[in-house]
Amino acid sequence: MPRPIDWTTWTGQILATLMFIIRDGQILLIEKKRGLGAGKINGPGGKIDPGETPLQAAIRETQEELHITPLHPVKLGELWFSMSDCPDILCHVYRAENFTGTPTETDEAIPLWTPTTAIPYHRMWEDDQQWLPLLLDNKTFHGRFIFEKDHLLWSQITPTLP
Ligand code: 6U4
Repeated sequence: MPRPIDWTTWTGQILATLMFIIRDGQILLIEKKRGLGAGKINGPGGKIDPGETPLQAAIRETQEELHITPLHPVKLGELWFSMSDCPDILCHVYRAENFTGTPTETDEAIPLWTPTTAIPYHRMWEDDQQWLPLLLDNKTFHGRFIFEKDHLLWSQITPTLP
């Protein structure tokens, strides 16, 4: 049984972002080199700095991690992660269709283009396979997840109004 969570009073202690760029049937992912989820495949993203909006943070993190700037990102999802071994995370999820610059390896990430039909879910956080298909489909969503370390114990995904 997962630990009981009262989602009506839940708040994320860490505010974070993820950015997925999808172009010509391919999605731009990263292999994360450090921080939470190091070694996993994910979208670029990270913590929101004080004074930043979630959108500004999502763009800045993509610039820092891949040296590119996403164009006209749209927020499609919000993910609430109750974690066992680190503070709870509220993550804003964005999608963009284009970018400027050239995806480049940095200290934080290795860029990885993959066809949207062959996403390497086995190398990603366990929850991603539940909501990334919605993002690919341009659907909006709210996900809630309970993790025990890296292991997903419980999840609930709700469609939201765009
Ligand atoms: P900075 O700001 O560079 O220190 P970073 O170390 O990248 O941030 P961190 O450790 O705060 O970020 O972790 C938040 C990042 O990890 C966000 O991009 C969201 C992502 N993340 C955490 N749990 C996740 C999960 N279960 N599924 C997922 N992404 C997750 O897809």
